[in-house]
Amino acid sequence: SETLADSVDMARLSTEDADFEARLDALLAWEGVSDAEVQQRVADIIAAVRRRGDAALIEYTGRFDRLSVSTMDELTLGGERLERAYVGLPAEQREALARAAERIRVYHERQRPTSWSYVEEDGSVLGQQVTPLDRAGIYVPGGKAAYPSSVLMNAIPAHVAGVREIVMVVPTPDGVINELVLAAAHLAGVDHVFTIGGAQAVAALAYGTETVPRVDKIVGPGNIYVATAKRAVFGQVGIDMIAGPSEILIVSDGGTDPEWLAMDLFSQAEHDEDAQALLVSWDERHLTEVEAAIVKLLPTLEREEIVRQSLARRGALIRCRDRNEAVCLINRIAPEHLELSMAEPEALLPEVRHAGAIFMGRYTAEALGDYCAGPNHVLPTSGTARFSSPLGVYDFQKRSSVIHCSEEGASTLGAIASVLARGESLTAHARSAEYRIKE
Ligand code: HSO
Ligand code: ZN
Repeated sequence: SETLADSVDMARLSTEDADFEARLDALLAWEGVSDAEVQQRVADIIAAVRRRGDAALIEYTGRFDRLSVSTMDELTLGGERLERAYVGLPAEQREALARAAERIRVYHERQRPTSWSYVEEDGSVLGQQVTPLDRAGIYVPGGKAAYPSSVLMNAIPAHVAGVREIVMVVPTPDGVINELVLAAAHLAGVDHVFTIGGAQAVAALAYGTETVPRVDKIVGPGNIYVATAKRAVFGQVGIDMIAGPSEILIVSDGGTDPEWLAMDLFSQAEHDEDAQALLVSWDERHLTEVEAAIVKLLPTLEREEIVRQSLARRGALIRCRDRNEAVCLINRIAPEHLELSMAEPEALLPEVRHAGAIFMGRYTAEALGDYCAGPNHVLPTSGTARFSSPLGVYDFQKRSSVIHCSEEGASTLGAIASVLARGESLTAHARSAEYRIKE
């Protein structure tokens, strides 16, 4: 039976409410779960993979993914298999994936930082050399959360950075393989894929096994076991940020079609019951129109239940006084995605200090950025845009500093270093510098 809801369970706030600050704080509050029991189980899995390598991987994959194999060969997919997945796709999907990959590549090529150096008067040279990681590991979740677009977003920056070897892991519960994920891996330059997942896959990437090569950095989203395992192996390898649920903040001047805005809110809300969809406007009538559009369109959604829960738990329509107050809210919230749905977004842009990605104007739906505009869709969540940035080429590179002293330069610096070294009572330092001082 169909019931047409005529209301939606979603907070309506105004910055003028006495309890506004408290209610906003409550909506924004998000703490990644960290569970002592999960931590212990993950620690056991990591220890087992370190100790028994492939044998442990095979065992866990049988237990957790109901996939019983006798050798790692059966959990390994090579380049030809990835290419076959790509070639086998329906033409429409193949072309869309290829066009998205190409656009993401072009955008990320702009990010490639360059090495630099400068020469001093005495002939000494100081510089910085940028080098890629040798090996990167990309974790791709299995089942419903396996997004081919995320394979592109994680692997292409690594490829553009010049990473020598890109290893991907993806669990295939019951042996079900997602061809789109493999096709995306082919396009993005992934070298090999292991169909393993969970904490055991993270451990394999961090420490290596007979078959899985040890990587230098692990990136990509995952469930609580994966996130806990990534935290646990950090230090042994690098990791990317640990992402919270997806978020969108729309600021609307009242001139965008309310149904477009409702659907933009849904597009993030449908990711997860804990995803956050917020809309801010200084136009009260417009907020009411958006609310009506939400009520009207909700029953048409495939993922209606997830969206309803997300809007009820963490969504809000917020009325502010004016444009300046909207800017304050943006910077306070530091959203993962910010849509400036207004006539002249460029006027507001310089005032935006904290946001993962900024979508300008009425036409730039966030979904376009999720798939194919070019910028990365792996973005800082839960207010971490205050101090971190989208995943990019720079995340797969590191910098070495380079110093080349001329004879004269060594003499000048030797005098300074010797004084400072003696001040620290490190006399071998001082003498090493002094040897090179010219009489
Ligand atoms: N919006 C997500 C990325 C994504 N959307 C993948 C669709 N597929 C990141 O917050
Ligand atoms: Zn999305």
